[in-house]
Amino acid sequence: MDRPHSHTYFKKAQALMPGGVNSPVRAFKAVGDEPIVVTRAKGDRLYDADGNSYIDYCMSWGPMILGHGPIKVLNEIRKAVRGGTSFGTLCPNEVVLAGLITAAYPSVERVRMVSSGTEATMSAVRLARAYTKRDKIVKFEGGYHGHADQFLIKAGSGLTTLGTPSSPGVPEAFAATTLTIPYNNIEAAKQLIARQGNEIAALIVEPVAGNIGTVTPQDGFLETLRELTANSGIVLIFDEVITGFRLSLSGAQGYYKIQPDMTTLGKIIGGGLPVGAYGGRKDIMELVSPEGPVYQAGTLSGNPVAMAAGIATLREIQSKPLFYKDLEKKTQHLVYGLNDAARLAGKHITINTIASLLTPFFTDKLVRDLASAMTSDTKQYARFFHLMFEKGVYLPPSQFEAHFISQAHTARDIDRTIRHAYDAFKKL
Ligand code: HOZ
Repeated sequence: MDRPHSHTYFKKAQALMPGGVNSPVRAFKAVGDEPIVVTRAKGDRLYDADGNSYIDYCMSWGPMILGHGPIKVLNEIRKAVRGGTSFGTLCPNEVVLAGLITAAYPSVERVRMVSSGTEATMSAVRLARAYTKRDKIVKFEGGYHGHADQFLIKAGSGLTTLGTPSSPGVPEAFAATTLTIPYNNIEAAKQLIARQGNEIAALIVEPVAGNIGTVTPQDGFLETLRELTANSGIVLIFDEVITGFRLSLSGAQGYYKIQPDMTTLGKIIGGGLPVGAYGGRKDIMELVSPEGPVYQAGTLSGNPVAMAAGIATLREIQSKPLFYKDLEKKTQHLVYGLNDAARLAGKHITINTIASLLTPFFTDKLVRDLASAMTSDTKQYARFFHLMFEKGVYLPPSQFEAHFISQAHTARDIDRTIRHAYDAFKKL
């Protein structure tokens, strides 16, 4: 496919921004070639600067659960914009969105809006440290919780993609406060907490790992984490930036019926605009300033337009009793199709899936943690990505990300994707 306009934009971007992008995985480094330059998106489609259209399975990395440009959300955004774009004061939309979140997440008794998932996770950990008066935190290998210093230790997403799981610039003393263990390893969690439980402020986990590709929790994993943390006075933080309002209306915690002490949210609650949130038990949240001494603030926090997009998105989901069932059906349609296509083409793949998330791994191993995700042949993924891209199907440009299905994905486009996948598998 010829993309002269995209090429020109990317060349200019490279001279102006590191890697030509504002977030590393967008640069296509893991799959080679030049990144997509998108000018417009609608439904399940992206349109690039050269007028090519692509069926999108990245969906802005998760927020666009209704598809791109849903009319009801756009209308609410327009209405909000007419009233002004930022007040820097309390506004009614914040109260409404906070109400929708706390109603859907019984574990979230109080919530604070921020502008990104990174802000949410870093604020949640600061609060957990203040609450417990302990310094250490536990995260899982390949877990990605945004880019605050304490999380860039054996981190997933772009860091796994680019082969630099820990970032320079994080002071060693600071990195030493982050303890890591393998995801889905109950024994490692037990041993670590038995050894150091009384030094640990928080254990933060993506209840479904989404940044080493999609990896679901083994039976009993989350339950054990809940039990261990409760017994040791450790704040259990579910990072539901991806899974919140995606696995169910009450996220992974509703899906698995486990109540964490704190929850971080992002992506879907902003309906495509920048919103994050952290919340949890009242006795923890009341330490947040100005109620308590733990400082955290933001000029654009609770922005009226972003809140309007989030409210409209959540209301649209709530208005459809079969919303999550329908999404799962679409996802299963794609997963069965891809599995069949691979089998018919004589290719071994392992597809992990739950709700409207999936990831095909180019391995015949079970993928249950970072180490097994790394057995995937990333060169094959890159080639698969390109073969699909050339046919107008846009997959996440890295093996170690989730594919997202939205309400806007049509059966026709999913069938088309499966046909292209079959051709691609045959060429691998
Ligand atoms: N943190 C996102 C992937 N898990 C990437 C965001 C982006 O590049 O836009």
